[in-house]
Amino acid sequence: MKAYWYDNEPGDQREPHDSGRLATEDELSRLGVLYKHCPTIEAVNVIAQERGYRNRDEICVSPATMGAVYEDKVKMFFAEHLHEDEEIRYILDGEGYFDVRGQADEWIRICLVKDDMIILPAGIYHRFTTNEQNYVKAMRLFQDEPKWTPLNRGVDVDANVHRKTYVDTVL
Ligand code: KMT
Ligand code: NI
Repeated sequence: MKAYWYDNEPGDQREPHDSGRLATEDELSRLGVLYKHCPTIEAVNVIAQERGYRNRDEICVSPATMGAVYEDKVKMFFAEHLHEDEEIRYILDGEGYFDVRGQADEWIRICLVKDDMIILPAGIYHRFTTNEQNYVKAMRLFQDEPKWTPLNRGVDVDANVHRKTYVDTVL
């Protein structure tokens, strides 16, 4: 895992966009974003059990598995959104970027590779993209039924109770 402030320069979302200013695991944790290195599936299982996650699935994001809709999917994942539940993703293969909003609403890019797990708190604005390899295989963990409706940023979502709770208790 490596994290840094996003450079906000034009260019494809899959380019690194590295500003050169690193973000530490500590800084991420102050946003409620937790990083875990899980070298084995047992390590994943322990975290899932601790947090009450009973279900999971796998998604492979690549042109080979998604065909013509790949580019659309990648753009969809990159729309800034939040969820009303915590989001846990575990990288099984390939690489991807999760961008999360910092204290001052700036983007922080988190580069994840195989064996990396990220836990995003409910209510944090974020987005996802593959990198220039255009390939990531990830496990999505959930507590009950899959409930990761993305709520795209807007005035209505800024007023969402989960957003307000996040802003009031974490930021
Ligand atoms: C999300 O919430 O944007 C995703 O789940 C992206 C695909 S998982 C690597
Ligand atoms: Ni999401």
